[in-house]
Amino acid sequence: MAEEHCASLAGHLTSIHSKEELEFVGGVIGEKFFFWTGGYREEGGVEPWSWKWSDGSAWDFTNWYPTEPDNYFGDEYFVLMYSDFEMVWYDHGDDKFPSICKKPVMM
Ligand SMILES: [Ca+2]
Repeated sequence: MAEEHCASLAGHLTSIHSKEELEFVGGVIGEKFFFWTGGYREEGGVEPWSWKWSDGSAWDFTNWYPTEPDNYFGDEYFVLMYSDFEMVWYDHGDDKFPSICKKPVMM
């Protein structure tokens, strides 16, 4: 759903590939709340789960909260981020949260 919204803006839910990008996204948000990134994994599967970005870019950076991802409710297929100074990630089920889109710059 959130990904469809970003697609309507010619983008994707954000992927994050470095600490610098993490801090950039945090700076854009500027407030503390949970929001969706474009991180997801296939339903089902076994640990260790393989995570992907909805924009198809490489899964080359993570910032999980120490006990995450835990698939606590058994349906936690998406990556939620909390925008305080640490910007940690949680796997989480399909719930309503704000989302951050990312789109390529046209040169
Ligand atoms: Ca979790």
